[in-house]
Amino acid sequence: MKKDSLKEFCRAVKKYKSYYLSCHITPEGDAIGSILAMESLLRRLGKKTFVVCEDAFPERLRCLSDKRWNQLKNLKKPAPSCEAIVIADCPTLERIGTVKNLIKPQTVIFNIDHHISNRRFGQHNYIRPEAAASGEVVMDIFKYFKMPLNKEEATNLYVALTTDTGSFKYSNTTVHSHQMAAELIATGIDIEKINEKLYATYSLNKINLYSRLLSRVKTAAGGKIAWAVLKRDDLHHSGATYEDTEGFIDFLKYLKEVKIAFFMSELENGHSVKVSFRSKFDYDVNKIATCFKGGGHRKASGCTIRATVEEAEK
Ligand SMILES: [Mn+2]
Repeated sequence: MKKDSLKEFCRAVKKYKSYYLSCHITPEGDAIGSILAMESLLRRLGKKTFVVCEDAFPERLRCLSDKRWNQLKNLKKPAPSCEAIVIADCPTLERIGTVKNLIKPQTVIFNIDHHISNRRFGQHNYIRPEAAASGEVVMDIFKYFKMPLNKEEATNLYVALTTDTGSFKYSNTTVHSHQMAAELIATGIDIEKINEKLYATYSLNKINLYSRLLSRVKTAAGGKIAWAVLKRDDLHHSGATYEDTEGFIDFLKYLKEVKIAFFMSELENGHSVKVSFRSKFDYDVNKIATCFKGGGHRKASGCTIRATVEEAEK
């Protein structure tokens, strides 16, 4: 499939009148920030838009507005039909889940991403693997249309950028990421408030869950590999939610010797296990996830293994 230049991509965007917008299942800050900003851009271009995702809007991202968010299964009437769909931060078409059913043979797919593993499944693909976040790629589109960002758009893109760069700490953070952040802050957004809402949100239940998980951290290879396993009854015992586990993997990375960390979650059915990988320095966890039919980035990837948690751990 072909890769578009920014100009080719944006010229094509102008052609259609109505757009769905979607992202990968279990969406996080970059996916949501990117599609919300893109939705606003399309509306400013006079397009009809409809944001639709398989999952509910995550509680953790309450610093962003969910007023345009539609969860597919909660639609009271059928989704309006649209000529095109913008999919952001999504390496494969399968990852949009059941939203795929809205795509008809004639629906034009616009694919915006920064995953190195992106399959270029769209008729139009604007992919920049060197970008720290899909939000950076969306920013290019705003620049192309010479559209100054309003505060809400800037907040969406700031959340996209700060979450995918680990608050500008990960090695994917570039001069460009900081320049973009400066431009976003210049719109007058309140970054203290945004960061407070993004990160200082632990409930006591979540702390209880983390204390369970921390007490079971295992290591191998002389401490270079560390992992923890979430069992199905951990949520029940701590009163925490599955969403509360997001970010736990960072604690594994805080271990001094660790080069590769992974976090396994036993899924409700008991027959599959979701695995997230993170690495430090030159270790490529995209390769490991790919062995299990997953993917992602060099330093952050994931997969689902069809096995019991004990088998998967082995
Ligand atoms: Mn991303």
